Amino acid sequence: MTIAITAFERSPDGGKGLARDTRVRWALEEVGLPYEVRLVSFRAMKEAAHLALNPFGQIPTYEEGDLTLFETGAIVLHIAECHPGLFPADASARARAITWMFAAVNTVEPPILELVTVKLVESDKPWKADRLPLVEDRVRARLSQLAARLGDGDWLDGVFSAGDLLMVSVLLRLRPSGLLDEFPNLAAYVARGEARPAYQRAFAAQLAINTAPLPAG
Ligand SMILES: N[C@@H](CCC(=O)N[C@@H](CS)C(=O)NCC(=O)O)C(=O)O
Repeated sequence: MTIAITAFERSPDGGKGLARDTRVRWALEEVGLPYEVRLVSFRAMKEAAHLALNPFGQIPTYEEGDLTLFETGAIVLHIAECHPGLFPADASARARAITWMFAAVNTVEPPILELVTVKLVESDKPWKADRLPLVEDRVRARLSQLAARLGDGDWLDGVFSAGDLLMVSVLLRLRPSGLLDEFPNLAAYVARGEARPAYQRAFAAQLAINTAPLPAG
């Protein structure tokens, strides 16, 4: 069955892989599923046709036959449940992998998004100078807890899982801030994720789109 996802026609990051279609592409690559990509403009994302796929007018969306999904956590969970490669066979290990997926999007990503907001969206606001160090410290606190748990392990729970896929994806957003480098085991963890052939393929695919000339008109 054909799988189709949506992605930015032009990602604001210019192809650094930070738009969330990359994590879905990565999951599909890990399990070896081919997929099509429908590119949408910012305007089209807020129009009825796209809102029918995602009521919040965001990318990515995921279509497989008559199933439509949004929210990357749910999409990656669906892919991992239906295809071998992203969940361990043992039921308890799988439940722990799901725990890490939720931790990534629910506990680690929010302060990172706050940091991105202060740096990019609120960069000209008078409160930025006061707020930035507070938000950075909030991120540091999470990273420190995560680094303590990861220790010298390669992955969060022994073998690579969908939990690592989401956690690495979330942490990648921190690279420009330099905060990741304060935690060498986390920086190495992210680099391990990026080195996976499936990630490389996902990254290259989104980069090709974001660096291709825009169609005339
Ligand atoms: N929690 C959602 C967040 C989706 C999201 O924020 N998507 C961004 C792109 S990475 C987007 O569409 N931004 C444009 C907008 O919100 O208008 C998920 O994980 O799928």
